[in-house]
Amino acid sequence: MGCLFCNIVEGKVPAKLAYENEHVLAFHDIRPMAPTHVLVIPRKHIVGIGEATEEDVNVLGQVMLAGRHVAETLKLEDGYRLVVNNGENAGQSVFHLHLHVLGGRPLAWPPG
Ligand code: IU
Repeated sequence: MGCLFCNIVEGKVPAKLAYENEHVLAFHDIRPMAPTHVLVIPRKHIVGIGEATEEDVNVLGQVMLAGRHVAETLKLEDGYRLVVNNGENAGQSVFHLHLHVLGGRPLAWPPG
């Protein structure tokens, strides 16, 4: 068992990759909420943004830039949203930090 997203990082669970580098992995969400819905995760296990520390500043920046890179590569030129859910009230269901990259349709504001 263990952490699902760590298992994806380690190649033990398959995922449809969109991008990877030494710090992060990006893959298509299995239950897309928009025509494009990709998750960017740090290779390092961080439970959520609420648990990140100063030590994680670089990797957090890498996650954000990878989100932009994915959006550009997947041609979300009409706009996209980068979302981090933290904790149960926000809808976090996987406790390995992840950035949602959502696009391909108009996105309502405020979110649910
Ligand atoms: P959340 O912010 O923790 O709710 O996002 C978790 C996402 O992980 C959610 O959009 C799920 O559809 C997605 N996901 C996945 O892509 N693959 C999986 O095996 C599981 C969840 I479990």
